[in-house]
Amino acid sequence: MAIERTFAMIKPDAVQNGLTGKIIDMIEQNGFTILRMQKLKMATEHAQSFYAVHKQRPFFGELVEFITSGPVVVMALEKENAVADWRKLMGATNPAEAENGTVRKLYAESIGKNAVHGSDAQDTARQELAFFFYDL
Ligand code: FUP
Repeated sequence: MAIERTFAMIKPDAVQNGLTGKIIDMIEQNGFTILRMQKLKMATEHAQSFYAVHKQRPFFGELVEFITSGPVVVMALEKENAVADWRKLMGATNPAEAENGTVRKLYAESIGKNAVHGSDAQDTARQELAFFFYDL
């Protein structure tokens, strides 16, 4: 399998709940190399642009409000099959449907406040990485 990069974010709920270290530990224990990492607070326009694909969805306003409500931690991850493997480790969007041992099963509060984000494909990974890391 090819070495890939993916984009990961620890969302405001998890940062606020003091889970940053635990989630980073899960990422490293599962074989990902953290290439870049930064803690920042997204501006509203930045969040609207990041989530532009969801613009027409009924939860768009709430999503932007939530993601800008506090600091997030953004990361560039690398390993074989990184995109799919990070999605697997995150668990289902709705924590009620997430498998045991996944980040969302352990730490997500709800379908909106769901602790982490991960790119869903290699092309979105490239876009999302470039969005936050000028040299990737
Ligand atoms: P995921 O890729 O697993 O983060 O899920 P989606 O791309 O489907 O959704 C992106 C974000 O929109 C989720 F992380 C949370 C939010 N969302 C809601 O708030 N309500 C919904 O019904 C679906 C998604």
